[in-house]
Amino acid sequence: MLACPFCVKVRRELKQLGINIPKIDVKKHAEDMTTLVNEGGKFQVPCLRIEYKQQVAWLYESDEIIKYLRELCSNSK
Ligand SMILES: N[C@@H](CCC(=O)N[C@@H](CS)C(=O)NCC(=O)O)C(=O)O
Repeated sequence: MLACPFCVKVRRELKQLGINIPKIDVKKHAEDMTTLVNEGGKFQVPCLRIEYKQQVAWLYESDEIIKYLRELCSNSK
């Protein structure tokens, strides 16, 4: 969600790390909101959908997302 301070924090980190991924505002997209709740388990943003080797995981909590993104970047160097 655009006004969510936790989402702002994650978006800022994505920019800083140079990671360009699709960002969905679930408040504006009912279908994606349903997917988030059904597959992720709850309505809370930000949430990072991680797809790896045909497995999907949903990561909540801005600090956890940022930690994951930083580790991802440091491992790819
Ligand atoms: N501790 C969480 C807090 C996230 C949070 O509170 N997000 C709010 C939006 S700013 C939310 O999704 N609330 C659920 C709701 O509105 O029902 C984080 O750091 O990501």
